[in-house]
Amino acid sequence: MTMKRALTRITYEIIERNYEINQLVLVGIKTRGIYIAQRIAQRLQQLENVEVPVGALDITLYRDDQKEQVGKPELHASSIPESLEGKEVIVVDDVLFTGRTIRAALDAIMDFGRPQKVALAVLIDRGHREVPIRADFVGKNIPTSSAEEIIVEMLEVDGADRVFIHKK
Ligand code: 3GP
Ligand code: 5GP
Ligand code: MG
Repeated sequence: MTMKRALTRITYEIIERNYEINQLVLVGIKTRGIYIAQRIAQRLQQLENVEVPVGALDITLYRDDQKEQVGKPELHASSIPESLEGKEVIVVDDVLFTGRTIRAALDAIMDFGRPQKVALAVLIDRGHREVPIRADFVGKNIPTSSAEEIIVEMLEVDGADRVFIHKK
């Protein structure tokens, strides 16, 4: 898989899904989900000439398997609208695993108003779901064992784009 090609394909799939493009908001899940969301937004700009806002969500304090719930996550990005009321939201993450992060992300998103709809885009689906969550847009399915993890490196933070399987 080349990451570039996967993200371009996801972008075309989003376009084909007939979103109300002016209502579209991408919400990236820290850290690499945010970069992926920004790259999809760049492609939407190039292909459709629209500026889609990208928000950021830090979900680490929100997962239901965390021992101590310290607080609520914040949507922090200057480009996110004040409210997600009526918006068509696409949540973006690098790896989908148990689905708990996304379940928590949905909780957080609903705190920002009632979106018209919410979809999920992930670069990698590695399987092992523990809650009934699935992605609407998937870069690549990479079945893993629980002794493996997917390493996702991105130009913005790692100096290069790379995806590989690491045996723990
Ligand atoms: P990210 O910032 O790219 O999302 O969860 C913190 C970081 O650790 C994440 O980086 C994630 O990609 C990485 N990570 C690697 N393996 C795992 C895993 O099995 N579970 C979780 N929660 N994070 C993992
Ligand atoms: P979930 O909540 O679905 O179990 O896990 C999803 C979150 O954990 C994602 O935000 C992702 O960053 C991280 N994650 C889980 N497994 C992996 C993995 O194998 N590789 C990477 N890079 N991240 C993972
Ligand atoms: Mg992630």
